[in-house]
Amino acid sequence: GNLARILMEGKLGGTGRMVILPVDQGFEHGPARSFAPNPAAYDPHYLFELAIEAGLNAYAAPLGMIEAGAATFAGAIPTILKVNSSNSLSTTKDQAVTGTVADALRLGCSAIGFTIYPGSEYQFEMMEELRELAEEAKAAGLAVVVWSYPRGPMLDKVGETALDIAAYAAHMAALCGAHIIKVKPPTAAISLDAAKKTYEKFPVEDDAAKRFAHIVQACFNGRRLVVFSGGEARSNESMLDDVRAIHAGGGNGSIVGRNAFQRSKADALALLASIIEVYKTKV
Ligand code: FBP
Repeated sequence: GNLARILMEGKLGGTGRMVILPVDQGFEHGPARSFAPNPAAYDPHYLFELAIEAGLNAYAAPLGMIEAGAATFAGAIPTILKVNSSNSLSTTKDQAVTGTVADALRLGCSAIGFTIYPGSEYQFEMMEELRELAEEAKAAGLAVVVWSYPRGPMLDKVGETALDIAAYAAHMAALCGAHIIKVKPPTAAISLDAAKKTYEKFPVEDDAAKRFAHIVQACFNGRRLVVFSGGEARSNESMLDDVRAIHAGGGNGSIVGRNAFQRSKADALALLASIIEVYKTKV
């Protein structure tokens, strides 16, 4: 079905590894912060072309952006309709539902994408919205991709990417029925007091590949797919270090937005080709 299509598409097709281009930063961070570094990226067609030319597994974006390219690029790459979004003008850690399963079907998408914010005051509503949309998506044969981003009053910046919290967030996304889970790369910090004793007893060594392997464990020991986001623009070497550790740890790939569309197209294609090469090597 549609999950298989995402896994079989592009240069990593059939490897069990994947690279996805996500472009919902216009919602999350605003247009200038997202696209001023490479104004070509204001054009949704440019983003489709980037994902297609790079040979990626899928392109994920909110409704308007998929609609702007759906006819031109029909069938050229699997698309993931991001059906909820936040924005930087909000003071609450919440998300609005901005797309439906019917939209995803109308636009020929392979999956819906949904963000939950574990730790937010609104986390239960987000999980309940996900439950309804995921049920509908699965009944229609669509895959479900969950961005699980911890944030909220209990978590400071360290806590949002701490290893215990990242594993917890990934696990909850798996429990919500996600086929593909997306989290940020975890740091070595342990944030929840209640978890500290456990991690002292069962330590996850201070090694990036082992941290990624721990997130894979939290995703049902690899029975669910897990991909890691790229974050703010950074050097190719720093990106590739992460990718090597994700690959060594058994993660399923990367979902790289800003580090793809905020560079010139030539630089983005070169970096994405290097990332794909890493994922093609034998572990
Ligand atoms: P990046 O590779 O640009 O980090 O994209 C991943 C992503 O999840 C986007 O889909 C989303 O817009 C962004 O990160 C959200 O980041 P944050 O919530 O940390 O601002």
